[in-house]
Amino acid sequence: MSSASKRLKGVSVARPIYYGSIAYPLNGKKVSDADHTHRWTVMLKGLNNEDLSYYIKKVVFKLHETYPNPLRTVEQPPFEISETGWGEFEITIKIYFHTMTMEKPVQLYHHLRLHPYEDDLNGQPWPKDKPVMSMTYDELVFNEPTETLYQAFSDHNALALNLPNKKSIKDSTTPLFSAQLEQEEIERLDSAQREINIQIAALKQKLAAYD
Ligand code: V91
Repeated sequence: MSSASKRLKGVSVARPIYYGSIAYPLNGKKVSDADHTHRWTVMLKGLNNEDLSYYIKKVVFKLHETYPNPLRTVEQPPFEISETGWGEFEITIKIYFHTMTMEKPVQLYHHLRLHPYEDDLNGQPWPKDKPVMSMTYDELVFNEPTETLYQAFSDHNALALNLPNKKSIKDSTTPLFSAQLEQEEIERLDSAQREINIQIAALKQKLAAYD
């Protein structure tokens, strides 16, 4: 089997993303004949502005069906759509990966937000010209990626985020194995086993209540 279709058993790669909207009140500024009150942008972004185009082929934003051409396809970053309107509605964000990744498209949902829910953090009313932002942090998880996709992530240094942080990296003088490290591991496993036993007991009790 070629590396293009061979999947890496037991391997998962998670890529951090965020998606959502930012909306600006028009405050009477005329942008069209329609009585649109806001200009907004819905977007999909990589964390720390990571360029997503090396594994994402296109993003399709599905707007409310009353918009002209409600299916908006973006084939290059920035993966975003700007529009004007007067109301809040659900936007579907469908992510297509490059064909060579062998990954199915992923759908995300975002509720477009135009209006502030509350006063700001200082208890002041939201200023009339202040944009309203609604963002969701998420991760795209690739279970058993193809070797090709895994290679693309490592070429982009994207796998570094999955490595232990600097604080936990041991220097060359730290032994990899020792009786003490073994004892610590046994204690962690013991503690996890006790916690699981507690959870099993609780679930058994709950189940008994149904009998
Ligand atoms: C809501 C359609 C500008 C209903 C109550 C909206 C579409 C659907 C909306 C919009 C719901 C688009 C055009 C030509 C004319 C609470 N626009 N749904 N109008 N939220 O803003 O607002 S709003 S294109």
